[in-house]
Amino acid sequence: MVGKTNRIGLERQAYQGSRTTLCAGCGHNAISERIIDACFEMGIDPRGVIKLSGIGCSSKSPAYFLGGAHGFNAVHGRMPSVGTGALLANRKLMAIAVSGDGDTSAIGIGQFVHLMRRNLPIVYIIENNGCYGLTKGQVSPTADLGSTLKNGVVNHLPPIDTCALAIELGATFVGRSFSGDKKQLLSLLKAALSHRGTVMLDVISPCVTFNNHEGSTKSYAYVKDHDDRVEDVLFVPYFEDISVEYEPGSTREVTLHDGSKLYLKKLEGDYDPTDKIGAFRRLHETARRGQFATGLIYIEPGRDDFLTQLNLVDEPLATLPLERVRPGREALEEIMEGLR
Ligand SMILES: Cc1ncc(C[n+]2csc(CCOP(=O)(O)OP(=O)(O)O)c2C)c(N)n1
Ligand code: SF4
Ligand SMILES: [Mg+2]
Repeated sequence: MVGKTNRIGLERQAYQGSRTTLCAGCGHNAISERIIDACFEMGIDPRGVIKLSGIGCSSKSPAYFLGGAHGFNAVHGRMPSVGTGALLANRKLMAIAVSGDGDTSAIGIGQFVHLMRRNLPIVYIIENNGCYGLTKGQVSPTADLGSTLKNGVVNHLPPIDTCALAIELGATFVGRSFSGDKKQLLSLLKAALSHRGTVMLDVISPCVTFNNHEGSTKSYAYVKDHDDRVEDVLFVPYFEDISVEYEPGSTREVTLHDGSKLYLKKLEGDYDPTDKIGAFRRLHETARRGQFATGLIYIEPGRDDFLTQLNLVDEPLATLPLERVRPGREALEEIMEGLR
């Protein structure tokens, strides 16, 4: 049967990967499905994508979407440097990175913080279940204070909020969502693919095997009951001629790098995702109530990305001919002369 094709003539099937080996009901599977939907609906060519990950159940998931893309499964917590190298070598690639809360906020925290300050053009997704799923459910640094393990052990340490950290360090698109919220997650992912710079999406993604019990603050039931949306997100891609009607003052409009638009419908209060201090305040206030702020938390659309800051040539360095990457004898002599 022939299915619906997208604007580059591909069916949704062309965006699938291998069959998942994760547990049935794992939040990570739902996130892979939304990545497939987002790339299909945006008409992204899978052959121009590089999928990056570290180690963990979450980091296995790039195998389950975009089978035709390039991929690199790095060492635990070391994916950011591999991704940076890949993009420096080939700036034409679109990078989709998937990490876990352990992979990012424990062993990989050093790499994560430096990635966030560079504004590398990458969509970095944390599949956050508050535990090390692959190694049988130990608490991770994003586990909330007072959350319990399945065996009753209580977590006494405060969590690292990766959204607050990413905003502080300079990421230019920061959001939080829930693997069970199809609509919000899909809109954020599509917007992320239209942003030029570092996108950090923290997606709460329950581990049904080790962290979905009563007492866990990353269970399906807890997250559904404690979602504090900062706004309703509607994404309109640049290639669709849709005009959105809204009452003046009720919606904020944000234009993304490729001309796509985000319409952020105000809920209670007037949340401004371009206000850094306001974003911190909302994250802190929400966490204090035991809730999760979800939606587009922070955006800074106009800043130069890392590759632009470096003033790289337009062609990928990886395919430049030798004579353009190696200075000739005369050029070297001129440099040496200048150093005398
Ligand atoms: C250098 C190194 N240290 C420790 C491990 C063991 N290990 C494998 S996955 C993992 C944590 C995974 O947790 P997370 O990133 O949250 O992914 P999840 O499985 O929860 O999706 C650990 C500690 C390893 N593979 N390599
Ligand atoms: S152990 Fe947890 S994180 Fe890993 S696949 Fe199963 S449900 Fe998902
Ligand atoms: Mg985890």
